[in-house]
Amino acid sequence: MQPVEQGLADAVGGGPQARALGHLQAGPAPASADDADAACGRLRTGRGGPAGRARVHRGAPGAGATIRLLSAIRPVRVGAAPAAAAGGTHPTPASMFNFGKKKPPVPPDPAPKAAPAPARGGFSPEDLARAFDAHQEEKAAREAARAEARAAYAEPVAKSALARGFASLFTRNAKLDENLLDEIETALITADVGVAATTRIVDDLRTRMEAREFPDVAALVRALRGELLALLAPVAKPLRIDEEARPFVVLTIGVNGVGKTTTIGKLAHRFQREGRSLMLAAGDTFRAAAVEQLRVWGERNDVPVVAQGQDADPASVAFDALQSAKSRGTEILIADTAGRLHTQAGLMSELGKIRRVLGKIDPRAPHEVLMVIDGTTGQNALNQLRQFNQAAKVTGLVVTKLDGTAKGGVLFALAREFAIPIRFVGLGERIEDLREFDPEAFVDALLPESIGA
Ligand SMILES: Nc1nc2c(ncn2[C@@H]2O[C@H](COP(=O)(O)OP(=O)(O)OP(=O)(O)O)[C@@H](O)[C@H]2O)c(=O)[nH]1
Ligand SMILES: [Mg+2]
Repeated sequence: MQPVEQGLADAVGGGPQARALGHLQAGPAPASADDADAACGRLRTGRGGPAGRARVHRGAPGAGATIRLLSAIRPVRVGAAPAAAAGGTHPTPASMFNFGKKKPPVPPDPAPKAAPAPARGGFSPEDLARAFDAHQEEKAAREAARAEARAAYAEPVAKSALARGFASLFTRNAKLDENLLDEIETALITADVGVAATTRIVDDLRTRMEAREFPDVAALVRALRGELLALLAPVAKPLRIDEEARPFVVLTIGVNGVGKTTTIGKLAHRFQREGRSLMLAAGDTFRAAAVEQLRVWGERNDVPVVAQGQDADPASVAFDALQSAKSRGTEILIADTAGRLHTQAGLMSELGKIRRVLGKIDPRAPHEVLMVIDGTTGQNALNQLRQFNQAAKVTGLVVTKLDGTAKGGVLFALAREFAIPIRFVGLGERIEDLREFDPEAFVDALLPESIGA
């Protein structure tokens, strides 16, 4: 297992380019975003090429509103293909060849040649063969992606209390009776699925069992899988970056220790691989270590980090960062925030203020308020979401640590109660362990179809 931070260090921290950059030194710390721009310009010039990258410069302690920036230049966009795949914009063979569409009338050929008559519908056998091949390739790519997602979810999620509960229930010759329904109910409740979601699932299964819909336990397992999927499917809405928003601002919130900063690092890596330009804002100014943690992430990823040090006003950090990202045409700005302040009320009003201040520059910002929830928290996650939602209007969730001691059920409770999209799940500490939420892969891992067979 390669922890995320190590992975990033290996990926970008130790390369020859990064080492060369280590020699760059900036002048005095810039006092404003504009100065910072100028400083970055100096750094670039220092490297001797427009494609150079500058590193954040340390030092200048106590510089107050000093903004430490490093510029990252990402010339290549490589994200087009996955985005198209995820967004379903691939032309289907039918659309590619306009099957079924009326063709415009063809003017009569004044001197018709003795060419072979076209196949039915105006398509030659070669056209049809090509369409078939394209269809097969698309299907194979889809299946490979599905298999890859299943594999990623399988091991971590199978360790959860819910998966283990289901496994022990259905692998010991279970009988189709009320007792089995009781045991399913207990397994769901103890795994944090919550009373409301559990009642819905079990009542539905009972009705169908009484209607003799299930010939055997395998049929009931299939129905249970269907119930679980039905609860999660409505919240499986991946995060889509609005290309009109520049930058697209992601405000990351959540109580302390849930994995906000780690998630920002993983997200930064993901967006970078898509060839997007990024900036991070160190909005957790409550702890000195938090600013430093984000700065390290930024350095390792070669992403500029806007910070003002400990105890600075986080709304001011966010404001500066958005201004700077806007002036540079950066595509995505991700802001970190504190998970804990002296009082909970203080934290909530701080988040509200960050929102308002961002809205002064771009009325639609933040475009995504991403709340990070620790999957091991249990039902308390619902209270957290209720509070944060009130203060900052959450638009998407990340549920982390599903690989650890998570019971596995909290996603159902969250989906049932809030219907807020679950964008990502954390399945481990490595960079690639932040996965887009995939309810089918999740349910497959919790309750494999083969289990009741
Ligand atoms: N196993 C596992 N650990 C994770 C995951 N996501 C985050 N962590 C760990 O959770 C711990 C806390 O992560 P942080 O990113 O510092 O959490 P935070 O929300 O920023 O915390 P504060 O800054 O204190 O508010 C770290 O040790 C991370 O490695 C995950 O999906 N799985
Ligand atoms: Mg943090």
